[in-house]
Amino acid sequence: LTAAQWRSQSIYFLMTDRFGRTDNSVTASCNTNDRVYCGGTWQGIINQLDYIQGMGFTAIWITPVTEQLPQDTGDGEAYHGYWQQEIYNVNNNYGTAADLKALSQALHSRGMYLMVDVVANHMGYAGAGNTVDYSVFKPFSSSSYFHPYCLISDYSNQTNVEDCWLGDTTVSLPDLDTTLSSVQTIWYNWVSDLVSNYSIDGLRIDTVKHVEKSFWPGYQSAAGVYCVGEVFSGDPAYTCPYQNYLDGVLNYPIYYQLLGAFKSTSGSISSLYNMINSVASDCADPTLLGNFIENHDNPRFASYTSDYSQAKNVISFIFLSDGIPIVYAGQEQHYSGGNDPANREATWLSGYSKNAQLYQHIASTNKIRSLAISKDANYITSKNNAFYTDSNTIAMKKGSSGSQVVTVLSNRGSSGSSYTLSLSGSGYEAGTKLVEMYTCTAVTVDSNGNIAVSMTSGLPRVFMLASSACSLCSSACS
Ligand code: ABC
Ligand code: CA
Repeated sequence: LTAAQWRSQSIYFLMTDRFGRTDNSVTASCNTNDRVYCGGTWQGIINQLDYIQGMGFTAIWITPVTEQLPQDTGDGEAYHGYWQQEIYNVNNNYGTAADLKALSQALHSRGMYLMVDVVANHMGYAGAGNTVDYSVFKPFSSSSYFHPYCLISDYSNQTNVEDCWLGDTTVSLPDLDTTLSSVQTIWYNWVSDLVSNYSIDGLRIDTVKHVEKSFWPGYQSAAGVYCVGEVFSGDPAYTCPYQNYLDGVLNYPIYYQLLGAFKSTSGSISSLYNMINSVASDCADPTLLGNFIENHDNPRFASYTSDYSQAKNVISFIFLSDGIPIVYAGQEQHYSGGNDPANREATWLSGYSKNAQLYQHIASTNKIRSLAISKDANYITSKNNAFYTDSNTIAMKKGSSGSQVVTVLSNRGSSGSSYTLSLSGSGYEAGTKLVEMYTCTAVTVDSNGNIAVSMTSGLPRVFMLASSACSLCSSACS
């Protein structure tokens, strides 16, 4: 699938070990602190595709599939998949190669897509960096493929970030010398074969900032599908330039400001507003970024606030601003784990409840976004415009002028009072008939061009033209 085709998708990110089991158990224990395999499999994902599709997702992103170091180390087992040793084999803890192909096929038969996480920066070794037995790596079976051992010690020094090693002295992440043509040839051929063997539609690329930028265009072109890179930095001046080498990057710059704005009633809306504009000017194409508020490397949103309204607002933001929305498994169940490894709770322990509030909110928001995409050919490529802020509110519009979707978000939380916000600047003319899509409430733009936005309990509001709203709001059908 091309970058242009990915723009309109929405992605459910899951750690294969933690999402679903072959036996469909919803009680199998999984103590995150143990950092060991809990029994999730590719067949287990197939078993729960109705649950994922029920929220409106059109794609899943799964953690790396390659064979890992086999030991139980002081840092636990390689259940997450980022400690590979043998790149041509799949990780049999998750099933067989045939199972992975079956997952791909099961997705495709539903019209859904598969994104796979890949690692080119390093391998994994159980032991300190000066004790590595390179013969365990296939095909990188000698030290000559790697940078000499040094742990990354200075994140402000890009050479140190690229050439030294991630990991610690318990589990080393031997750093491949990706400038060598021998390493490049192996990786480019490998990624091309991986994509074709398993009919993969897109890649999430790990540790992108730890490899020199010039490595990536050849890798992406060998893959031949949309690639979104992980550049773990909240600074758009650092992160955005990687989009000149890869289709997209994960939107860490927005992540930090979105979290800051909505994790409390006193969060900074203006910092989020400024970051929307910085990303729009620094990144080559904000509509190809991957938007998220949770992942497996950071504390979950609900670890900062248990408030459901705030959780709903951040979900509305990631779906209705520029970029491809990504929800991390368990977010829909309001899981609240903190730092790695606590944020890696097994999804099955929720019983896959479709009645969960955020499950429902995600489903509604995915429908609104899909409707906007289907009604306006320019919606998905148009640039989101934040046109109103106050200390607790941000309003944005996205789409063709005359059919723009207007999103109003608030950080006041569930105990926020009921009031009417007279919203100016939406661009809609007096008399235009709109519908608030979460409540299916009709509103007519007033004679001054203002929208009377009925705010309650800090909940998000989304307006579309009434003439477009019928399929989701029967009251708008004439
Ligand atoms: C394991 C244990 C942990 C233990 C740790 C030492 O070892 O599980 O409990 O604490 C995998 C596993 C992890 C594992 C690691 C290391 O390997 O999933 O469980 O931790 O063995 C990716 C993946 C991630 C994966 C790897 C490694 C890479 O998403 O799951 O981890 O393949 C760095 C990397 C980034 C990496 C992340 C975990 O570490 O750049 O690729 N993620 C700063 C740095 C970032 C750094 C980040 C976190 O800290 O700049 O480069 O990410 O350490 C903002 C700034 C940011 C700053 C943040 C903290 O603040 O703008 O730049 O990030 O304001
Ligand atoms: Ca490196």
